[in-house]
Amino acid sequence: MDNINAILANAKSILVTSHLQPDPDAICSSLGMYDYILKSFPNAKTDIYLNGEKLQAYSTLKNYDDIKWIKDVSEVVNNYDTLVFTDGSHLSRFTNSEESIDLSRFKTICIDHHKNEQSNWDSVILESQEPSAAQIIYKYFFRGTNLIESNIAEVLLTGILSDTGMLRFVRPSALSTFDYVKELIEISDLDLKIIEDKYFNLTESDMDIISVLTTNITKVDDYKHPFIYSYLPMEYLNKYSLNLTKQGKSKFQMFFATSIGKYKWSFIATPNSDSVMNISLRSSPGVENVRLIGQQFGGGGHDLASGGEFPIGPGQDSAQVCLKIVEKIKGLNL
Ligand SMILES: [Mn+2]
Repeated sequence: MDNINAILANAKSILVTSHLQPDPDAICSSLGMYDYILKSFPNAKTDIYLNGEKLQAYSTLKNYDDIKWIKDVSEVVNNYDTLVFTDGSHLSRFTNSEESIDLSRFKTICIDHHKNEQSNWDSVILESQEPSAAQIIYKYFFRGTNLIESNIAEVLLTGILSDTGMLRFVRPSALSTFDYVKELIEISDLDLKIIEDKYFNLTESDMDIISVLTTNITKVDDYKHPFIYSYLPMEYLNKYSLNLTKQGKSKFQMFFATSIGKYKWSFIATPNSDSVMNISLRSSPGVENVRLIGQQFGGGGHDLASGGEFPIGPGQDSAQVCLKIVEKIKGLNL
């Protein structure tokens, strides 16, 4: 903390950002750091940038309108002397143009909860047992200080509730999450149900995506742990933005990813471009370690929630790509 505060105290211009296709924990953890820096180091010029475009669903979060939405953070980093990254700890999570960001030219701070290879940061808090980045930021930067007020408590609570699936994914090794949630509910004076309805209700695009994914559910029985998969057809590549598509997919996973009969783990395939299929994996505790599978697909994440990618061959449709993915999974022998 002393190290982080010393970096921030010396900074003239600070950029705060989070991972590509930001989910609510990415949005809320970066808003948390942004708020902390605005309050604690008001003399620095501080900006927050995220990838993609504004999602209406989160517009009531404190300072959400301050977020500058861009295609890639590499376009703007050189205007700052200090960079703050949340909810990821390898540079490739934050940019598609890793080669154009030379981290050694900046002072860098990273706050994350993913188990993966790290880039070289000047100061890092990485706690992979914690289920969300937002709670790490609460614990170290706000808890017990006079910086915490109801609006920012709502932001941090929303990040925690999103990454924990409304607290369902808090593992016995992370029970202090409930202490943080209790304190944040007291400070924000919000019912969990109100936050769920405010930020996680279903939009029209969510409903469309969920219905297509439901229709395409396919069962795989001839694997040590039976699983299901589903996919969006190639035409969904241009139907919604990647951020909106990801939002709908995540909500489908909340309902169906690990809850259909004996099928306790799953993957969802959604086209990221006409040559790259995004794969998102979920598992019940003690079934399949999807972090290890995600790593075999060039990604990673957590034991119960991870992601990766797979190439789309010329002329292939999503169903055909999924058959190739299943073939690869069966051959992994993990
Ligand atoms: Mn997260």
